[in-house]
Amino acid sequence: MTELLRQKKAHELFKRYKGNPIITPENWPYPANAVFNPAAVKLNIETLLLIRVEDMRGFSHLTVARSTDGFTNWQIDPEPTLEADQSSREERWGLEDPRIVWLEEQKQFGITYTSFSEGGPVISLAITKNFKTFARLGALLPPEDKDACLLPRRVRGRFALIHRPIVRGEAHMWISFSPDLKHWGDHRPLIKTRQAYWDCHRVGLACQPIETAQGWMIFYHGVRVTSAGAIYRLGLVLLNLEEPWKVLRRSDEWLLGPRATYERIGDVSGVVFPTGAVVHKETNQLNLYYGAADCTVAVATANLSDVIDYIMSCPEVNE
Ligand code: BMA
Repeated sequence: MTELLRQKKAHELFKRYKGNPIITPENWPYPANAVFNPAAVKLNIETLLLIRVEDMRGFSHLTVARSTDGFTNWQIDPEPTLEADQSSREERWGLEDPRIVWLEEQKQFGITYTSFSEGGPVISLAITKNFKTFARLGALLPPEDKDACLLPRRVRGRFALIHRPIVRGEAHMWISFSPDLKHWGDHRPLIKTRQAYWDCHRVGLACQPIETAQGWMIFYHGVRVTSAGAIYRLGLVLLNLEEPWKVLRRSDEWLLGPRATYERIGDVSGVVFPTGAVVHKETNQLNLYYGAADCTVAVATANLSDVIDYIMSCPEVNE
């Protein structure tokens, strides 16, 4: 495939839902400044979103919304579902940007989210069966860390966490390992920013990892800081299934960037920030849920086989 053909294909993979944005502060059951960056998961026949809600103090909490078709008729919890424990120094200033995986071994969902601690953002883990009661397992690694998700199963006997620490002002993605979801080590750099590219300033995990026969499909957001502010766009890499610290392929181009008005204008303009994916096995449709301009929730859809074909046509990475 020629370079230009692949770029065309990349930009046609995802189709924005016509009814976007699907959830806004205006149709929220209680006062909210912004509702965005949702985790997504399929629960029985429903799509469940765990949405970041920013209140009028500028603090965030997480609230569940459910829909049968994943696009319309959202049933939103009338009150916050998971709130910061303000007496705890680890989550003093709110909870942000969750990701969810089904942990087959635990028979529970694992939710990773950013807690705003007194010492900066940290990654915390909670587990739940029903999105009503949650066991909080606390902060996993020291600050400053964001954009994390577990792999849904052990690889070579260990759990794995993809996350994004900030070190010396640099924001690359890392992968760490644990025997028990509590003690983390064997930290390795995974996906780095790329000089001169659209993802030159920061990268961070987007939605939860998707397991395919070809490898772990890892969507990520890439940031370029321009004279008018930062632009957040979506990229894709493929990781080796049993050695997920090895990147097999990486998209040169972004797959989704701010184009629609609701992505271009908001509290933070020029942001598409995907945090949740649902794959419908019967149709092979991938629904990607994202925060638009740090204000609303939107969704774009793709065919998973097309996404796999596309990433297999991307350059191999030999690092
Ligand atoms: C990131 C996170 C996200 C936010 C994005 C764009 O650093 O804080 O919550 O959506 O910036 O503002």
